[in-house]
This record gives sequence, C-alpha cells and structure tokens, in this order.
Amino acid sequence: LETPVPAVADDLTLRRGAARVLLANWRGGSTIPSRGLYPHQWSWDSAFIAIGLRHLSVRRAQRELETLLAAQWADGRVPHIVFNPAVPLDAYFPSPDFWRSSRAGARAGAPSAIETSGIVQPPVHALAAWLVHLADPDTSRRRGFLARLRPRLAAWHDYLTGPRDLGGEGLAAMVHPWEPGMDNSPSWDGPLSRVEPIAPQTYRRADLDHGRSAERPTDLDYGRYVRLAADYRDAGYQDTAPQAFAVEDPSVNALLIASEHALARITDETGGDPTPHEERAARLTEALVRRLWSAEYGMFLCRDLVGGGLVAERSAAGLVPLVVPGLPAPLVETLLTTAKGEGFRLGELPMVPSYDLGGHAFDPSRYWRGPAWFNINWLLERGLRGHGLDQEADGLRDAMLRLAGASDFTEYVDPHTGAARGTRDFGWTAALTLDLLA
Ligand code: 9WN
Repeated sequence: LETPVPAVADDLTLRRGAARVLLANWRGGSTIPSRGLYPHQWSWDSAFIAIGLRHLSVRRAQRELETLLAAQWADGRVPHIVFNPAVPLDAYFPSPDFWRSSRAGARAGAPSAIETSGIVQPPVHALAAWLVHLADPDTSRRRGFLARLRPRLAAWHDYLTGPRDLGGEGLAAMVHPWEPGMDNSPSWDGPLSRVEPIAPQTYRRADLDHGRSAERPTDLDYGRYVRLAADYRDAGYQDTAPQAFAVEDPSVNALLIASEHALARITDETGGDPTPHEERAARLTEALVRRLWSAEYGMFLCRDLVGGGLVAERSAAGLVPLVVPGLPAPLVETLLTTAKGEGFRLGELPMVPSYDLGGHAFDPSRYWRGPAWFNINWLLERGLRGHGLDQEADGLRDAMLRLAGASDFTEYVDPHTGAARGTRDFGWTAALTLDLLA
C-alpha cells in the first residue's frame, strides 16, 4: 500500500493561507501564537511573527515589536509573555495572578500598568527589527522606528550580558526551561532533576484543554516549571538570588550574537557608532565556542551552571549557532556533518528534528523531545544560506513550505512522517512560511 502524498499547495494558496492565520491571530497591537493554546503575546514568537508580517503589513510588523518592547522592565528584561487583560484568567496557566509582575517585579522595574511574566525568551528581537526595517526603509525612517526601538534593544542586550551572565564567563544564562523556548528538551532533564516539583493539586494545566497530553510536557515537568517560576517570583525576580536551575544554551547565545550584529546595523543606521556592538558580538562568539563547543559531539552543548559541566544531550539547540555570521569555518563544516549524520539526517528527512533521532529520550510527538519545529528550521535554513550552503538550505526551504501547507501551519511535525503535531494555525509557522516565499 502506498502512503497518499498530500497535494502540494501552490505559492499563492500558501501565501493566502499563511496570511489568513496571521490576520485571524492579530489582536490589535500584536499577534497571538495560537487561538486556543496561547492566547497572549509571547516574546520570541512575536519576533518570528514580525519577520513574516513585514511581507504583509510593515506597519503591523513594526507594531508587533513596539507592543512587546513597551512591556520591557526597567532592568532591561523583555518578558516572555505580555498578558492581554481581556482574556479570562483560566485560559492560560500560569496566568497573571501567578506571576504578579507589577507587584512582585516592582524592584526589578516591572511595568505597573501591564501584567507580564517575569522570565525571558531568546533575543531574536534586534534581528527581527532590522529585517522589518529592511522591508521598507522609507516608512521605517519616517516613523523613527529604529530610533525608538534602539535604546530598548540595547538595554535588553545589556541585561542579558550583564545580570544574566551568571557563569561570569561572558554568556547569557537562562534560569527556567521556558526561557530558551524549548521547554521539555532532554537537555533539561538532568538540571531539572534537582528541582522539587510543586504538588499537582495546587494548580490547573490549561494547556491540556487544547493540546494532547502525549504531545505536551509531563505533569512532573510542569510541577518543576511551576516550582522554579514561583521561587523566582518570591525572590522578586532578582538575578542576584541563587538559582536552582541555571544553564547556558547555545541557541539563546547564538541568537544573541545574531541580534548583536543586527544591533550594530541598527546603531549605524540611526547615526551611532556600531563598533561596540560588533566588538560585543565578537566577544560573545569567542565565549560561545570556548564554553559550549564539544569536539567530541561535533556540535554545541548546553552547560549546566548548577551541577557543572556540559550536558551530554544532542538537541537542535546545538546546531542553531549556524546563524552566527563569524563562526569559524571548521566548526561550520563539523556542524554540517553532524546535521547530515544519523542524529538529525538533514537532507534525508524533510525537516531537522529538535532532538537526536537515536537519543535515549527521543519521542517523535512530544514537543521539544523530537518533533521538528518551523522556527528552528527557519534559523538553520538562514544559517546554511549565510555560510554559502545553498543546496542544503534550498532542500530545507522546500520541505518546510510543503509541510506548512499540508499541515494547516501546525506547531510542529513528526520528523519521520511530517505529520502535524501540536496546535494548528500557529503564528510563527505561518509567518516564516511568508518569509520563505518572499
Ligand atoms: C511556555 C508560545 C510558546 C513558545 C515556546 C513553546 C511554548 C509555552 C507553553 O509556547 O511554551 O512559554 O505554554 O508551553 O515551547 O517556545 O514560545 O508559542
């Protein structure tokens, strides 16, 4: 029996479908990731969404980033969720009454009139702002788009390279598994095992109203996520307090470097001196290689700052540094070999999985433990192209477009079959489809 091949949508149908998702998910000042599961504004989602939205409406793409950065805290952090007060509290957990940012985050400079979470997500924003600018430089200049955003983006990077350099070696650390955006990556199993889970009867998982439990993190994971977030909140969201979970993640730091290069371009465009930003990007690149490269694994690994040492798990986060423009050529070559090898099978499977296909924790359906995600594959596509690997980039691009169209812009796919997993009509899947089509 042959497996039926889904009809391939033509470019116009795809573009229309993606635009329909972004229009339906637009909430007046920003875009929600999905209508059921994620009814608020998320930080790195908004960056990816702005990158796609610029092909539909430059004005909305600018607005997306402006709305997010309007919720920035005085200490520079950009919160991972900006809550929409019109959405009922029980629609998403943890809700604003859990984070209590305006009160619990007051010392860290949380805004008093907007409720947000108190943790962060990967810094894709300066890169997004620069790409949005490039889509229509005249409108951008007329509106002073970059001039208004630049100080906020600079403060954001200062926060990550300052108070968040918990390891003291020049990289940004993440203090919660939600921060690197790959919540239940097997890389966190070890560091999380030290965290005492909060009792399940003390909260209600709203995500299971919308997502299949086999495709979501487990209850044990959630108990630990909630414990860490509650402890951080109870310490006033201060980064000086000791953390039970602290990791240096290669994807987060690679995105910081790509964004630092973008911040240099933004600074130059707005009449400033780009040199300090280029220098910081070079320092971060050196630290990334020194701290997180593993010659043995042929890729970058995460570093556990509490337990000490590199985490022996191969996740797609360790390939994302392909987006770093100045990555030394031998490392690019090794990353390509690893990506094409049996763990990730770039060029053989349609999209790159989030975790080693032969890894002990691999699960083709469960969230960040195997499924292939569109944002990560978009970053890999961009990275490959940036290093002149057009053939590999073209293959990834074609597969992403095919699967996005065939899956109703799903959140993630089974890496072997390409079957849709997670929620549908997902914001960044639609947005990045538009970007790949442009
Ligand atoms: C917690 C919104 C977010 C993404 C993350 C993804 C998922 C949230 C959740 O959804 O995380 O932040 O409730 O599971 O892991 O990358 O930004 O799309």
